[in-house]
Amino acid sequence: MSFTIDSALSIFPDTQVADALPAIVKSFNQLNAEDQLALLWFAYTEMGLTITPAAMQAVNMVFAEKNLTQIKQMPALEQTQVMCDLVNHTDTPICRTYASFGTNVKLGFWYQLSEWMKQTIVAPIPENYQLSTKASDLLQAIRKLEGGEQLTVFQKVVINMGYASTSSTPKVTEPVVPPKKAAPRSQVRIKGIDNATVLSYMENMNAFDFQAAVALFVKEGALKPPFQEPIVGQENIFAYMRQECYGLKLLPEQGVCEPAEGEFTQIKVTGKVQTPWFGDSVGINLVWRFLLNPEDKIFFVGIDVLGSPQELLNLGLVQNNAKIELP
Ligand code: 45D
Repeated sequence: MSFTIDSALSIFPDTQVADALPAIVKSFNQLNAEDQLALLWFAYTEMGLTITPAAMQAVNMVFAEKNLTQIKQMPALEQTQVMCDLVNHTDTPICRTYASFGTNVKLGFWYQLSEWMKQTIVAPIPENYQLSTKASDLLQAIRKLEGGEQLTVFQKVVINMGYASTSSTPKVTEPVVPPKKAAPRSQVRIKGIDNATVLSYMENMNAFDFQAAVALFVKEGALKPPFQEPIVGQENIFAYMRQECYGLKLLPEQGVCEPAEGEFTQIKVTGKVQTPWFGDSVGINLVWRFLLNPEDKIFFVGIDVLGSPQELLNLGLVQNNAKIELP
């Protein structure tokens, strides 16, 4: 029997991924729009994390500029309406354009609005806004998450906003951006791992040499980002990396390497990733699960956010079907 992408998804089945995050995002989406915006705003400002303004330079904000200028010029009530529309997935021109943005443009869009809200150029969330009971319980749950998990919640919520008419709405593929300069290469060491493919994957990703990183995959190989479906095929993976992975810093720490069926090799690595948005002030705990073919090419790599079991239980959000394993 040989592996399929589907069967590859379940290598290292006992990995402790952050299962509570989808539950949090789901409860969040059930709140009314004002509650959602206020909750996010309170959580975001409370985190007290300062976004590295330099991160914005890495984001191609041209796509969002027209809409941002438009919002800036609106009366306060309309501004609030636009924000509610985004949360409600209402069918409006702004919501449609928003949905076509890549992840970083969406984050950059809200970053810009948040700066304007602080300056009251854009209608701020009233300081005395009273969250509903459900919303304040959820805020409490988000407070208990680790910094990296909180950011994942933000990222996920922000990605889902806007209006996409069907799930197959074509993304405005970002126009050919001149290839960005590769970062200086540095050698990666991972305790317990001497597999050249895995080490090379980490080094190429950190150097933003996505061509070389993708060349490590089999032609129909797959990469599964956290809480997403696998991206299949070298071309799609390459496009994804160019869109989402500039500025990421992979910090793998340790791993295990085992033989798998059909002379494949499975390798699990844990460590952290830093996003360019927050530089080295936040590390997101991650696990990479690699499945390599007999020629040591990547057949599959799954990337997941790690959860800490105690925190997840504290949230009271763990559902019966969540794979929480107690020691
Ligand atoms: O008014 O090996 C609110 C892959 C609303 C690739 C707001 C990877 C209210 C392969 C939204 C609050 C990519 C998979 C305002 C590795 C409101 C690979 C504004 C993994 C104004 C390792 C909110 C990478 C704002 C990973 C401005 C896992 C919020 C990367 C900003 C993870 C939030 C990156 C930001 C994450 C969040 C980044 C900037 C989780 C950034 C999160």
